[in-house]
Amino acid sequence: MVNVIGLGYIGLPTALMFASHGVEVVGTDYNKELVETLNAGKTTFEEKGLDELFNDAVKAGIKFTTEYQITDTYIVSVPTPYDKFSKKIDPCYVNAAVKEVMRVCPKGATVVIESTVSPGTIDRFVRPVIEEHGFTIGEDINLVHAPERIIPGNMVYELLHNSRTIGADSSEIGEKIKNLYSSFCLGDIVVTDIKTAEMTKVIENTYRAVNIAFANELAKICRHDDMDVYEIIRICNMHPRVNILNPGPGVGGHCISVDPWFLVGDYPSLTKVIWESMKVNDSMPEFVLERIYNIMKENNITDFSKVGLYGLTYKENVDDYRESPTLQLLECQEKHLAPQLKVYDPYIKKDIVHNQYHDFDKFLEDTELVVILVGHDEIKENMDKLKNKIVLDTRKICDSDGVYRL
Ligand code: SAJ
Repeated sequence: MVNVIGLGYIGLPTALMFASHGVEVVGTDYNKELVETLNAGKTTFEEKGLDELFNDAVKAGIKFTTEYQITDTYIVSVPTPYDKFSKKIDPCYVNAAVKEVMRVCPKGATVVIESTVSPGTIDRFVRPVIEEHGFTIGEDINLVHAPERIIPGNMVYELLHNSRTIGADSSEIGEKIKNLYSSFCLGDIVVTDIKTAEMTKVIENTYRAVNIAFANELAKICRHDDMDVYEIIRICNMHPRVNILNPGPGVGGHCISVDPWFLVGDYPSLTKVIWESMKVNDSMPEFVLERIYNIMKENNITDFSKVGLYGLTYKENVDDYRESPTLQLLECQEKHLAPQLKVYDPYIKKDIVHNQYHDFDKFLEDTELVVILVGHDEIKENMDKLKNKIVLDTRKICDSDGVYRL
């Protein structure tokens, strides 16, 4: 039986996937409310295909509880935040989960860390926790790192099809866990050592952060000299070895805006490109705010209540608003002591900011300048409703003439 610890954005779909592919699974989370919701037959976030997967897993007998189980395989999938000052990883949740596992696990058990961790975290923090409990790693307890690669918005498909990395101390244990993941994973599974697996995961997200920063920097250069960044990127990307990403209002989520900082925290004198890239991405919400002020001026709008931000989530068609560019923008606006702009997002049903609307039409009715910060399908399908509005489109989803861009 596999005990999946942490039933959040990654742990839940992973647990469901195992269960619906014939593996006996118990999912454990310390959040009682979350466990009660799952036991009441409801999923805890919106994601394409997740409800169907949930139903399959429930039919297959998956259980949810707050208790850690006595079993031979644990998969730890808890958050790994970073310290805002030192930029280093904060392994507190991983440590706490492994401690709890150590309290109940029998000798011979394998502990798989799925959470993203910076290179060396398992050596520095996780191994000592296991040893403190009197276990010898490799004899009494096997340790594995199996980072995920799934993208919110297409998680179920990517969980099934993406290739994966398994880091283990011995190839025998690596192969054993590879077989376990092969129960559902159709992609290639590479077995390597733990530190290499840690590094690859962080680098994958850093690669994307740096490339997004490049696109964002181009947007700033082009704005400065009144050039069309999108046309320039389109043409450049016709070169067979150029593939520039899309500029945007900033980078959010719990991966790309976080993981590269782990490297900066651990290797401060060796991460110049990464550091500057993160700063460029972090500067984008303020850049958008300046665009808003300029567009207001150009159109003689003096009243902030006429400006509305469309989208609160960190990207399109997900309900996750962690570190979202919109929240970063609002924070920045607060620093300028400007009155809070109105916000609407179809995916966010509860009030998380002031001045939040829950009805698209009412939001538009009260708004003269619409700032598109997230390209949800809802707005793409309702472009005609923007006809008489001034629009700042930071995602290039709107093709009409006269639309302002980054
Ligand atoms: N963004 C841009 N321009 C782009 C692409 C993205 O501004 O061209 C922005 C998005 O709007 C968003 C942020 O970047 O705010 C990140 O979005 P994303 O869709 O690029 O990635 P995440 O954070 O949802 O998921 C990433 C993925 N990693 C990579 O693509 C290398 C996913 O595969 C990982 O599993 C996930 O991080 C994770 O859990 O680490």
